Amino acid sequence: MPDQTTDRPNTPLLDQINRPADLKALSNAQLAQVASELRSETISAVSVTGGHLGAGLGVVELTVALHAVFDTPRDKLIWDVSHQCYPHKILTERRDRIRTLRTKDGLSGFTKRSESPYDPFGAAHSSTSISAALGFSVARDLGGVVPEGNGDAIAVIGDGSMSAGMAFEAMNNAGHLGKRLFVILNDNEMSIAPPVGALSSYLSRLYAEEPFQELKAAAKGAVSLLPEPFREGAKRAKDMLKGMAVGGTLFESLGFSYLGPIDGHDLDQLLPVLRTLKARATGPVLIHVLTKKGKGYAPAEAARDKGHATAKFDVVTGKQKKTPSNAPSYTGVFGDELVKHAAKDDKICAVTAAMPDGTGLNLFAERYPSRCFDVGIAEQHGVTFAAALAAGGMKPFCAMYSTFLQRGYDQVVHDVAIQRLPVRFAIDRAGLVGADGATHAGSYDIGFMTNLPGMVVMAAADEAELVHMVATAAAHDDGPIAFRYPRGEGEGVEMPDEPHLLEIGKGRMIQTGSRVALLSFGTRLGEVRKAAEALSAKGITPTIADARFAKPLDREMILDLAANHEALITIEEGAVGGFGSHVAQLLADEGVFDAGLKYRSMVLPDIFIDQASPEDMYRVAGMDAAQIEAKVLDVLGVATIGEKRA
Ligand SMILES: Cc1ncc(C[n+]2csc(CCOP(=O)(O)OP(=O)(O)O)c2C)c(N)n1
Repeated sequence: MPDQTTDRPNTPLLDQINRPADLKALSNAQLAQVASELRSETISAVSVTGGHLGAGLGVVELTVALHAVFDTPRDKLIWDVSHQCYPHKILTERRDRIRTLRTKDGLSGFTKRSESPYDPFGAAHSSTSISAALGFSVARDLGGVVPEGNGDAIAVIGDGSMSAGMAFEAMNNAGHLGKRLFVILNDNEMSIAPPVGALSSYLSRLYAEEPFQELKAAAKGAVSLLPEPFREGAKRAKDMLKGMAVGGTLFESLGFSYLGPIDGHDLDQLLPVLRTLKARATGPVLIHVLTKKGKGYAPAEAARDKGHATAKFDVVTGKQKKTPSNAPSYTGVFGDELVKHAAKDDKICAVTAAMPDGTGLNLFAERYPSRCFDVGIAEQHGVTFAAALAAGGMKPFCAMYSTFLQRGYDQVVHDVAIQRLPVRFAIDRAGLVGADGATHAGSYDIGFMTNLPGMVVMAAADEAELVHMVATAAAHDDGPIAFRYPRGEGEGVEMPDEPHLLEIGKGRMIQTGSRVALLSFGTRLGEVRKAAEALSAKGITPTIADARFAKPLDREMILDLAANHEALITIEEGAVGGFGSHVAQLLADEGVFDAGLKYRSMVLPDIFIDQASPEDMYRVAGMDAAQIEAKVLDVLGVATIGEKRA
C-alpha cells in the first residue's frame, strides 16, 4: 500500500465536493479554484502511486467544466485511452481511494465499468471513445434502459488517439447518423512521443488561425445565442466568420459541427461553450480544445514526454524514485541488437505504432531515421505497411506490445501470413505487465500467432536468448516470424559476444533429471529453475527444457521427453490455446496419452487479472515457483503438507 501519510495539499473547496453534482452550485471563479485544488491533489496522489501524470494534468479544467455542465452519470462521459482519468476519479466519489491507483485491490489506472457508474465505458487502448459515445447516443434514442438513465454522450479524445483509424470510422458513422453527440478533441500536440503524421500538421494549421471559429449558427447571424465571450463586437464576429471559412473543414466534411480552437485551461471559455452546446446542439459536434500536457507542474511540463508516465516522485523536486536495475531491460536489449543488425544490413527497417521509446526503437530512429517509421497509433496500418515493406524487398521489424498487436490481428493474418511475407514481429510486454492491469496484459499472442500457418513463434527465456532471437529473425526470409519477451529487466545472465542463429523449431535441454519433465516457453524458466531446486531438496530432480519455439514445435524433443518421463508439464506466460495446447495436440495425435503419460499445462487462468505487481499477478495466475513445485508434487502423487494443491 502506498504511504497514506505524506503531506497532502490544502484543498478547502475540493474537500466540499463529494460528487459532481456539488459543482453545479459554484460560480465560475469557484470552479477555477476547484480546478487548482484538483491539480494539486492529482500531483500529490500520483507522487505516491506513480502512473500517468501529464495527461491528467492537461485535462483538469476540462474535467471540472464537463462535470459542472453535464449530469454524470446520466450523461455518459467517455475518456479515450482513459489514462487522463485521475482528476475525473477524484471528482466522482473515489477521492478516498485515489492513493491506491494502480495497486493490488486498488483503483484501476483507467476507467472501468465495474469500478463506478461514472465510468460508463472502460478503456486503455486508444481511439474507442467516439464509437462508444455514438453507441450510447443511439441506445438513448432507441429507448435503451440503464440504471443511471441515458443522457448525452461525450467523448474526450487526444490528438494522438485521433490519428487512429477507429476514430475516423466512428466520425464517419456519427456524421452519417446525425445524432446529438459531443466529441472533445483534446489537442496538446503530444502523444507519448510527439505526434506524427498529416493530421497533426492539420491541427497545427487550425490553431494558427484566429481563435473561436463558431458553429454554423454563428455564420447565420445567431451571435446573440452565443455565450458572452463570443459577443465581443464586430471584430470578434468577423474573426469567427473568417475562421469558419478555413477551420475544421475536415471534421465538417465528416458531418460534425466544428467549434474551436478554444483554450482548454480557461474555464471562462470552456464553461460558456459547453453550456451553450448542451442547450442547443442537435447533431454531432466536435469541440477542439487546446491544452498543455503536464500543465501546472513544472517537472512534467519540462519532461521530454511531458510526464506521460512516471514512477513515484518527490513533489517538490520532481525527482522520480526508481529502483536501480541489475540487468538490462528486454526492450533495451532488443533495441540495441536491432541497431547492430541495421548497421550491417541496410534492408533492416523498423515500424512502431506511437511507441518509439516503449519498444526501444528510439536509438534506431536516431541512427537510421530513414528506415524507422513511427506510424502513429495505427497498429493495423503499421502491420500492413510492414507487410508491403517486406513484399518490396526490405526486412521490416514490426515492434509492438502484445496487447496492441491485437488491434492489427486481421492484418497479421490477411496481409502477412497468407502472403507468407517475412515480417519480423518483435512482441514486447508479453505476459502479465503489472500496474496497467488486464487491458495491457500480453496474454493472447502465443495463441493468435501460433494459429497461423507458416508463422514461426519464439519466446525468449532470458535476455541472452533475446539476442539470438533478434539475429534469427533478421536472417529468416522464408516467411513471417515472431519473438516475444516481457516487460522489465532481464535475468542478469551473461550476454553472448556474438549472437548465433537458432535452428528453427529446435528447443534446448537445460537439465536432465527423471520422472518429470518441465518444458518451459519464455521467461517462466527462471521460476521453473527455482521450483526444480526446491524439488531436488525433496529428492526429485526434474528434467528441464526450454522450448524456444511454440511453432514449429520441436517434435523430436517433446516426444523424447514424453517417452522418458512419467509426467510432462508445460508452462508459458499466455492464455489457454497457446504453446501447451499445441503440445497436447501433438501428444494426442501421436498416441502418447494412450501409453499413459501424465500431462499438465500451466497457462494463465481463464480470468482477467486485475492490476498488481507482475509477481503478484503471476501468483494469482498460479504460476510462481512454489506453485510449479506444487504442480509437480501433485502430478507425481506426492502429498503436499499444509499447501493448497495448485
Ligand atoms: C491501440 C493503442 N496503442 C497504443 C497505446 C499506447 N498509448 C497510450 S496513451 C498514448 C498516447 C495518446 O496520446 P493522446 O491521445 O494525444 O493523449 P495524451 O496522452 O496526449 O493526452 C499511447 C500511444 C494505446 N493506449 N492504445
